[in-house]
Amino acid sequence: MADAMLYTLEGDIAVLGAQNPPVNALGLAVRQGLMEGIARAEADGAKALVIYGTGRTYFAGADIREFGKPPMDPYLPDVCLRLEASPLIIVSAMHGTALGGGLEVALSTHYRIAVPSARMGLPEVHLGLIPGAGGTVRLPRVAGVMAALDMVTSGRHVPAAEALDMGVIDRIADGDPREIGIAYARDLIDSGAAPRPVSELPAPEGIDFDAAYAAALAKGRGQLSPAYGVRAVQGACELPFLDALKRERALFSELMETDQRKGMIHAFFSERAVSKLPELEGVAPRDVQALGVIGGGTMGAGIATAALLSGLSVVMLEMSPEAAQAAKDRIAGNLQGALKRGKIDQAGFEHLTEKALTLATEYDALAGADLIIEAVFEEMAVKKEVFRKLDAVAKPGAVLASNTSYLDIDEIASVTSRPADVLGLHFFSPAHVMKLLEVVVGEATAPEVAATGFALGKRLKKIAVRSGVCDGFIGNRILSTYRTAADHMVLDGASPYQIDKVMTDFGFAMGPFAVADLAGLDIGWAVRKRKRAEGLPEGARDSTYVDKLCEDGHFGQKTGTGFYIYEAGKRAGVPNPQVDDLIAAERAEQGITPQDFSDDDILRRYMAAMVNEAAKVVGEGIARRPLDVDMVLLFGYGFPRFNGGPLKWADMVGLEGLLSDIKAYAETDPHFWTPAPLLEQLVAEGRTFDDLNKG
Ligand code: T1G
Repeated sequence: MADAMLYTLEGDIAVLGAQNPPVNALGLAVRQGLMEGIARAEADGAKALVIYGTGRTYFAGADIREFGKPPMDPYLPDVCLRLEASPLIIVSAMHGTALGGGLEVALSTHYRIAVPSARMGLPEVHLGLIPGAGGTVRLPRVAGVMAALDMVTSGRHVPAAEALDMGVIDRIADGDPREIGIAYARDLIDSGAAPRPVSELPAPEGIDFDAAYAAALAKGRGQLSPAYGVRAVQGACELPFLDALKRERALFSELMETDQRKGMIHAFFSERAVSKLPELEGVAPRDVQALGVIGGGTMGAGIATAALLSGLSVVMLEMSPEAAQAAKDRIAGNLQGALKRGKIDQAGFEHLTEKALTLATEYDALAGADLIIEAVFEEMAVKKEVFRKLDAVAKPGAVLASNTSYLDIDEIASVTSRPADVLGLHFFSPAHVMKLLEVVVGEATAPEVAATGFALGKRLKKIAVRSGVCDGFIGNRILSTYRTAADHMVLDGASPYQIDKVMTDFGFAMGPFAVADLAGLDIGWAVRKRKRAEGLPEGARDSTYVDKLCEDGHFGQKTGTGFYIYEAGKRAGVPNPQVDDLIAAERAEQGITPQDFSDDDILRRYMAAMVNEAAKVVGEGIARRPLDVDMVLLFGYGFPRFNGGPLKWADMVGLEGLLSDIKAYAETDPHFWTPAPLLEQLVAEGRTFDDLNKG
């Protein structure tokens, strides 16, 4: 028997323990071990068979690394049928996370017990798939159709207590999974229990599956897998058991071939790989227990909140007692959210706000901090002044970080006596919610200081991505380019509302103009004024129609009017008719004859701009790998996860076509559409961005 499943015999109870770290994925050897173990238990004359996982968890699902390769016999659905048909009493004893194929195996056994901390679920939708080994057919039979639809379409993890209430498991017992499994099997044998195949339970009553399908498709904003999950559960209710399994497998196989499955699995592995940089292999981070935060505005308060929730102490430095108190109020407001969601209890709330958080108005208060991050006004002179003071008071070895979203970290570091201790930690607002953290590594930043930035990111449960120093780092630099492409399309004839719709149909939660209204039109206005003051480069296009909105005090959601008009209490706005007139006037002023843009024209230009700038960012070494850019766009800018990220999407649509689009656009605007050298190189060599991820 493959040692992926450890077989032992305890009297008349056979025991199979999965030994496939780190998560006991149901790879080929495990499946073989299960088939051999069942046969051996039956041959040994056992009365019961207990299945559990050694190490940290029961089976956490099929082995995702096998996807896209030819499936290998024994197939998981057959293993499940073999378990279910056995004359032995088969018990699953679960701990950790019984997920996907893991829960499907458990549902194919006859009885299920779990430790209190166990969680179970069918997260296949997050991989662009649905359960493919009977999960959508067996789960409705034990938990009912609504609970099954919830688990299949949301992919959420269900705690053991809830699973017990739902009928997914039969017992909860504290202790070692192997022991509680054997004890339960003993009880079952002694009570004369018989095998209890879920397949023999009646199918539940159906519901209006067409409505559920439409709702899942709308909620997924174009993601297919939740909606396919609805159809598989419908099969469970309307078809005989084996036909329902066939229906599920057909839907699963269809999804396996989609780009959405490739995109979402790319995202799954990339979000784990992105913070593992070869250059930091073996580099020990400095220990961080005490954090200093300078500036208690929205960003500073958000950063302090995230740090407090992860167990760090925080000294919040503001310029006056009143400002410090206001910062504390913001932090307390953020923590109220965590209290309401049950992440902390009242005692925890009081500890964080009264003990772990200290307010200060003098820099000396930061002398004990291991890492200090400033989130003050985005002005170089102001930042330099802060770092001069920090250099004077921070203890030797303290890490000095800036939360700047685009200013030059090297220039900031140059005013200190310890540039090796300086880096950027660019959080995204709200900092205690958004998962993205750009770790901006300067010329002089020491490796262990960069490693400390990643360690802090992990501690705060962020997706940390390394960035080099340039205007806008990775995300904002790319955003600025595709945002400009959208502005150019508006000048040339497209409507901002058509562009927003094309991009929400592509899967973004909001289009670029709705996002501008949300962020505040005054931010873009300030950037345009800064760039005009610096002098626009030769060939750059400018436009002033949005400035006119700002000059009238229209900044978007915060003033109620921008590209859209927002009625009180409504998140979604309606197009502002004033905008079309402003655009028409601008076109006339610039002598532009508006042209029509099809939805496909808009999508290809928008994405070509995003991909081209991303290729420059990778080519210049600002981002280490294409997957780094994908993770920035996924976790900071709402790029639809089922497309994997802009560079994964580019690989799937084809780099050659994108490059020829860019060259065609460059004929009328060579300044904006300069093809990225890396894109040209990959096309010339017939390679993909993904080829660079494996480097
Ligand atoms: N297959 C292969 N590798 C996996 C894996 C899996 N299912 N799950 C995790 N890993 C790797 C992961 O890449 C990482 O590797 C290491 O294990 C630790 O993971 C037929 C078709 C279980 C909650 O979707 O949700 O069953 O980076 O860092 O934070 O119907 O991993 O160390 O090299 O995430 O403690 C369904 C996916 C599959 C579960 C643990 N199952 N995994 O989280 O550790 S499809 C899933 C997770 C399926 C059937 C269908 C989490 C976790 P490395 P980690 P963690």
